[in-house]
Amino acid sequence: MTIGILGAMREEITPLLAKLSNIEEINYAGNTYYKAELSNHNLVIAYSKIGKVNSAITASVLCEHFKIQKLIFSGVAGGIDEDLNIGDLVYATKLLQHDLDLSAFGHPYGFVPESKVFFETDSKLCEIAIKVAKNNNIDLKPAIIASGDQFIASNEKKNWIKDTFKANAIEMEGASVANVCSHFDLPLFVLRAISDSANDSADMDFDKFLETSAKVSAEFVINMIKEI
Ligand code: 3QA
Repeated sequence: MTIGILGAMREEITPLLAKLSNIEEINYAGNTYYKAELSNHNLVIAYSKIGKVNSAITASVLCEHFKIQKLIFSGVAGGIDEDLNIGDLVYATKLLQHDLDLSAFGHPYGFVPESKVFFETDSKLCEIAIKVAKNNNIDLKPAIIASGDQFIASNEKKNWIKDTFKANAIEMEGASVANVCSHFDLPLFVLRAISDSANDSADMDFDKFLETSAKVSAEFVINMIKEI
């Protein structure tokens, strides 16, 4: 099977590439794609650059050009729930765009006509992840993930997102990737390790924990590929 693995930042895919050998590099449509093999699967790995538009482009290219059959997003996120600590792993059950606002027309936040607020991930991939977590004694929590083109670094904004969508974690790419995958009927799994708490120290925490948390996520994904 051909599996795509996507990160937003270079730091999110570096620990994946470090575990692979015979990597082929392909430049296409403004990004670099890395091809490698792992436990009988062909992998196509890329980072999109930050944000919903960039990640939607890269997810579309992975799907249409590289013909991937499943997509796994690996990276970091800001934690909303009090019980989420730095380094904790969450996987998305559903995702939404918190910065999409047609409320002036009476629409709920996150909604545009002919689309929907919540995009779901693939239940089979989620089940595999739960099994991998159990086998390795890892605490993996399900989460509603809110995505938007903003780095959230205030309790006020964080609490609005929490109250409006019941979201458990925040990032900037998952929901746009989930939207792409729903159009192409492509099974998606979104994994994120917490790098900060989206509060007023989020910027400092992020800089401090990006690399270690990205590695936690990447290592879980490697274990997951072996179970697919
Ligand atoms: C944002 C990265 C983007 O890809 C989303 C990290 C972790 N904590 C978050 C938070 N709010 C929103 N998203 C996140 N990723 C980091 S921008 C820093 C760039 O620095 C998830 C995420 N609180 C580059 C050096 O200047």
